[in-house]
Amino acid sequence: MNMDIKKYISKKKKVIDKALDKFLPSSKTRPQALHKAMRYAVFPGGKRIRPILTLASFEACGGNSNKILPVACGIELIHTYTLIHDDLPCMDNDDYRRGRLSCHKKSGEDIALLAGDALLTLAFQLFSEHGNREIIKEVSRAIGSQGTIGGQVADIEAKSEKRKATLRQAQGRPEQGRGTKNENLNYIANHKTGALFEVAVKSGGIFKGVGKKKINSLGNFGRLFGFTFQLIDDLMDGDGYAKAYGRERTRNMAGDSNDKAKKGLKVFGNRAARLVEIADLVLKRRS
Ligand code: GRG
Repeated sequence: MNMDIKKYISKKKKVIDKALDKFLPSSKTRPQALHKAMRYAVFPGGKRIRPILTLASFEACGGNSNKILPVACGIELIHTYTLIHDDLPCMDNDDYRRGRLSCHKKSGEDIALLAGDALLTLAFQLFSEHGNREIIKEVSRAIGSQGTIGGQVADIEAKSEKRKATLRQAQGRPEQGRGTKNENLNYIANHKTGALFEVAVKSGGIFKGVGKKKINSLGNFGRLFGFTFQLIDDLMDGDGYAKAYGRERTRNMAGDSNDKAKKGLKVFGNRAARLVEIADLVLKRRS
């Protein structure tokens, strides 16, 4: 239990990658193009922070088996689907992801779109085969029209408002319309980013079968963790909150949000040490 947090994360990442490899159809399975694209998006992957949080949350609740792995992998598959779709030309139109071609640049838009759909579907297959009804309910709520997808739509709308405002300014016409107000920034962060973090953490507790009070504490931690994560991400990219509030205030907000998140874990005692350490690591993140 005294293992360094970075070692803990790298160990969990390996375990998650092995499980993901097992759950994803091989690239030789028909239709090969689709399975290749799914695997291209999942491997080598990114930080795997969401499934690691699911594992750490399960441990905070007293869990200590690999039975939680399919649930954790399902969460990562959902994250991957959002990234594939977010990169598509009709969304952010990004040619690169994680330093290499984005999925649609590699496989074509049609296959990339379907690879995202298939990853999302596989996630729910894993939840139904290895998780439980409550996990399916919580995840579907978190990532639906009033969750991640809702946040993505608010983001799209905010960007379009911003474009219109810039055009109006260039034409010397007075400012009108909504623009990206701070409350809208919070809506976007809590839905687009926070909702999946919240359910990733909650799922560990739901799988272990702990009571409602503990599930709520985990959910609060996950939501605040997601907010801190977004603030730090914006500081690294110089946009979002960093642009709206300035770097110093954004950094302070991240510190406050992290303190609040950790306070809510007191009920788990020492078992929540990993969650606390991961939260502190995210706060310190510079790349
Ligand atoms: C429903 C299509 C759709 C999109 C949902 C999640 C999302 C919205 C879009 C992804 C783009 C983005 C910048 C979202 C903000 C959250 C965020 C910082 C995601 C990146 O997560 P990391 O840093 O990624 O955990 P890695 O590469 O480590 O997996």
